[in-house]
Amino acid sequence: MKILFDVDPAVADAIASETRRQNQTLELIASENFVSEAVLEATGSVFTNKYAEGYPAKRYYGGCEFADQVETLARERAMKLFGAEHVNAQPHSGSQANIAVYMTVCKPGDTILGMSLAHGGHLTHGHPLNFSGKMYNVKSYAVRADTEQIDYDELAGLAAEHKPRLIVCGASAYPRIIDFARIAEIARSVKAVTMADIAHIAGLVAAGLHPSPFPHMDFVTTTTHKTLRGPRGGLIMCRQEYAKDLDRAVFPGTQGGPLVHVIAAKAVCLWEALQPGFVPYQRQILANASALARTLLEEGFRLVSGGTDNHLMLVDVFSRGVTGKDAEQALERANITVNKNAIPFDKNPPMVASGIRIGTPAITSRGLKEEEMTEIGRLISRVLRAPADGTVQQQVRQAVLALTAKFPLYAARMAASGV
Ligand code: DSN
Repeated sequence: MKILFDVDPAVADAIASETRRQNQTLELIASENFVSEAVLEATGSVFTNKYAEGYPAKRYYGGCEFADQVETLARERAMKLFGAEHVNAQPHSGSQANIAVYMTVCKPGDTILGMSLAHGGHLTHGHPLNFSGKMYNVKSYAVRADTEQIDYDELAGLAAEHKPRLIVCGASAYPRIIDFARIAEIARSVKAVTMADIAHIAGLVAAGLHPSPFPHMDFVTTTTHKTLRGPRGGLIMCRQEYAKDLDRAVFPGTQGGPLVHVIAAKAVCLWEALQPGFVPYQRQILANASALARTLLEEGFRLVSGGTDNHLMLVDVFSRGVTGKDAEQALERANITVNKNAIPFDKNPPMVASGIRIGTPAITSRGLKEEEMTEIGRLISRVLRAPADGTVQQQVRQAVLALTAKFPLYAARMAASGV
């Protein structure tokens, strides 16, 4: 960042501080990860200068030869990794990917059946404040009160009653396996189109460690920056029969020029996901989540649904008298980053929340394993037993600094930027 420090020290300083923050904290936000230096280089490449509206070999701008090359690589690699019939690599984000699918399948006012945000779904799956809830007639399914797992019977009942045009599955705060085959069967019985948003679990799916939505689902959307460990962006996969309409829904339907530098970085992360090291990495994410969940249970915390099958867990901190908001803030003071999160049937408003969501993709990328998970679980417990105790937070912060120093992140960048 030598040039940036000379040209714009204020921004360079913020980037250097963020590099230090990422290095010196335990990043437990379930939707975050640390990309490789190769992905960072592609994201920061000269493709940021290029307009390339259209698709490979059918562009509205000259000079797209190399943009075509990276977009084709991204598409081919995603097809190979997931076994998809068609891929669109242009969505700027997961929300953009979901909009494009809805525009492909539904007219405004059509009925969509999606998982409630309050029970682990996503804003774009029909929340009233989101475009999805405003443009479509949304019905939501939830988790069962006893198991806190998806209520497939309720889902089937709602599908039979409302005959949705589209059934959306996938979640952002759900610690269990999603039964795509069962949802597809329900959809078939009411002739609904299906979409799985696998943003959180894409890496696990790619590694064969979570059941694949293929061949069950008509559309599969994902972000590329969570367990997949790529740049911030989206990706859509679908059956060949929908390919043309879907591509039109992305461009010109909902987006203009694609972010070619990000598409280049998506191609890199997909290449990395096809390498032999990717499966052990995903396996370690699961082993780490399981070890962390076990420690938190031993420390007396209640986990939503009793545990985890994937990369994340929801801790019901309110059952120990601490709100999600206070827990998030207390942990942040100890250099442990999590997010407050509603738990099913939450009595607190979302900005307060009764839970925190904890995920292991990012710390696994740093090289931490089960032994460290036990230590982290105990540190979290120490902070949350006395969330107002600054001395405890200071002691835990020192332990976190010692731990993170053993697993350096972007070491060369840290040295070069003098942080
Ligand atoms: N907001 C993301 C998450 O944190 O899960 C989902 O898009």
